[in-house]
Amino acid sequence: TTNLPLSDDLIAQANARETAALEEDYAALGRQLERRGIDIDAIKGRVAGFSVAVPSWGAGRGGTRFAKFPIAGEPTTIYEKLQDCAVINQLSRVTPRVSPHFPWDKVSDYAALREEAASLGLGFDAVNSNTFQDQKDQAHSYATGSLSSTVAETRAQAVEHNIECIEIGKQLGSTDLTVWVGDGTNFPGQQDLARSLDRYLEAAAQVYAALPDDWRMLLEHKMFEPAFYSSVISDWGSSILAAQELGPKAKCLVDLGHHAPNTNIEQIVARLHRFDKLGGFHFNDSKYGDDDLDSGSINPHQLFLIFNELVEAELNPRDGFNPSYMIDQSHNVTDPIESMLSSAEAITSCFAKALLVDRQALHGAQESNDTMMAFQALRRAYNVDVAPILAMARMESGGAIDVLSTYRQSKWRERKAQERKPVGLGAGIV
Ligand code: PSV
Ligand code: MN
Ligand code: MN
Repeated sequence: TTNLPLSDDLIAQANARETAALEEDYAALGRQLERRGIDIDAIKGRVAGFSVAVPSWGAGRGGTRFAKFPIAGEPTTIYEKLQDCAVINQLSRVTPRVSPHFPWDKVSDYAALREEAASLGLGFDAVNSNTFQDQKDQAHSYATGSLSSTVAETRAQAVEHNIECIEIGKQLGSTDLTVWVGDGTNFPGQQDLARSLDRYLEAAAQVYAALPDDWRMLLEHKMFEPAFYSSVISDWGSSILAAQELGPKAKCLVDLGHHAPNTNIEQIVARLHRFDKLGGFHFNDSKYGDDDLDSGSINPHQLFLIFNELVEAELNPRDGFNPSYMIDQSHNVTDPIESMLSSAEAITSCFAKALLVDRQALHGAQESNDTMMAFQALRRAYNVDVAPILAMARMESGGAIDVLSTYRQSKWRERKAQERKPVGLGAGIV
């Protein structure tokens, strides 16, 4: 890490103004938790070990399908995006990995890209393939599907692209390939619902066959959009069935925005874990559909309940517990660095709160069918303000106590506005 974007002095100076108050708050919370038999330093240690990857595409104001409203100083290349991701990690200390998307992040030298990332204190997480858009000079269109296309050449091209993503990922040090396809239909009768899944499974098996032994293929389901009548991998049912058919290296990835409103996502998490198919998450929040809003901005309680299941799963690992955590958000109303900082904090908070649940009390109440006390075991943990634990963990590892204010003091975006070339207008991403 020779190339860190912010100066350590800036962070240290900002922290110096906040340290006394933080120490007071941490001590007070420590006493409160001690009365419940919880060692705050142990929780802080777990928080310090937590991390979540950020998406390269989330560094830009990709926004909605409808429009982009770029800001001055926004990154355009993967190199600039890595710099912004490094800022996020330097301040938050919980986002040391970036998840790239291809061909959006295509470069000519991946070994050099990996070195560049390492010099910024970053590694790479899951590689994401993209067969939901046509690229210029592409031989076969994905307009009517990719891995499930009725056209054999189109399926072969989509398989080829996924295998290329694996090859790139090997050079970047990734061990997961995330596959989301927009395949589906807008009209009843448009495609045969059973045969389109057959075609997907056959093509996905060819991608699976190219996975190195220590890799996983993460299947990301999504109920609708861009297909508004049926999607090929529409839900966790289709996803787990496909993952089971493909084999042990295939797992399911849960993007929180990819379900019908009010779906019990924490139960899906528990189910997937039960069958050893919980591969990972795309964290974001949603009010109506795949809104890609900041994590915890709409329904932080749901996020907490998901982490509650994850802590349970970790205690009861069955055949293993190793979900990959990633943010997937992108909109056009905030500085993406600020949104990612805010989301990383919301996600880590829910993890910390889930660690505070008195498991013995919860399990006892569940066994004796004491519904109110079972609920209260969760409620008591959810109500704790864990901010001092997160801030202390951050400060001790060189991050900022107050991430947003330190970011603003750095004038990063203003400085980049002088240096970077403006982003073009145009449609956003899905
Ligand atoms: C699709 O909605 C999705 O959630 C997938 O993860 C894509 O890779 C990502 O958004 C970016 O379009
Ligand atoms: Mn996603
Ligand atoms: Mn999505």
